[in-house]
Amino acid sequence: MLLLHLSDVDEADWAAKLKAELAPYPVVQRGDAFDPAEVRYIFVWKPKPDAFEGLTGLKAVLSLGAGVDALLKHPDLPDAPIVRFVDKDLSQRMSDYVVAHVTMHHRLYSRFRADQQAKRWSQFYPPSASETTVGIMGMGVLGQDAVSRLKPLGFDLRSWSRTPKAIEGVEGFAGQALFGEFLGGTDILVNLLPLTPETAGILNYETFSKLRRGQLAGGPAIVNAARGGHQREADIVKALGDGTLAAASLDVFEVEPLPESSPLWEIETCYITPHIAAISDPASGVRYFGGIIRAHEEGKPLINVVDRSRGY
Ligand code: NDP
Ligand code: OXD
Repeated sequence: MLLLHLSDVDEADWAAKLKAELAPYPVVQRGDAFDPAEVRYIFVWKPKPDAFEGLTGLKAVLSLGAGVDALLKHPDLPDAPIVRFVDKDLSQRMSDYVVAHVTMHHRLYSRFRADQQAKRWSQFYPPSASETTVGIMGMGVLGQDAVSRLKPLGFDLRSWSRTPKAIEGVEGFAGQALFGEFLGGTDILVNLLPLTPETAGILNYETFSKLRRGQLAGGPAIVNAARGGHQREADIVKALGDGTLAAASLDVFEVEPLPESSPLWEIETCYITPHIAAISDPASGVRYFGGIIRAHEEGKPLINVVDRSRGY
């Protein structure tokens, strides 16, 4: 039996689609009558405190999200393997967001919009894409998809990950020891890291101060599409105010929804989206999780299992 426990998304829609995909395999929602001991898989997003109560026969926890930081903090998370969402459609959506914001900062959108508002004709040529270095933190599923889409646009690319990566056309940096060197050559910093104790707060004033200056007029830019816990918002406000950063694109926030009182709303060079960079699409997700359940029921191993010791 599959139990759905999805908060803040249309659970009924996912349930109807999963029922159709998996029939005759039983699929239930929280309000239905069922024996919790019969549940072999639970499909979760933002699980409530009692989400896992009585699930003594659990074979796997299926995460609607690609990021599992919040799930891993659940006090009653069972010992069963956690399968996260890894999906072409999700990667494409995230890369769409990354490409849109990287190209916007490369072409100095903030500067020319300010010129337009001031009715100022000020010819200024941004550097070419090949003279502009995009540094991506996190070279996993999403980071690798992003570089595959930024490469044909001609950007100079570099990556930072926990373990070394050899990707053609991307200068790889790994580990804390090389973080400063990675930042020192980066004009546009893109964050696609998972949120772990090691990466929390990594987008802070010290990090911003180490980015390359002089290549992009006005200063470097950041793009955070991973988690709000990666960023120190007070530091972003300060860095945008004193010119340490020229611009920031933020899809995620320390507190979501972003409170009305946040100063970020008022900053013209801060581009805010409400955690929509990449949604888990039901049609695609149902195929993915349906396939995982069917394969596992046939005795095949689970895929994309989270390594709890690493935290992602
Ligand atoms: P992956 O697990 O595939 O990749 C994670 C990458 O981060 C790996 O390259 C890993 O290094 C690197 N990494 C982890 N810890 C460290 C560290 N301490 N130092 C340096 N590098 C590190 O994740 P995904 O690409 O699938 O997703 C990334 C994140 O994107 C998710 O965790 C989620 O938070 C976020 N996300 C946001 C969405 C949105 O709508 N805003 C939608 C979907 C995801 P290594 O390769 O060496 O293991
Ligand atoms: C995810 C997200 O982790 O939507 O998938 O943030």
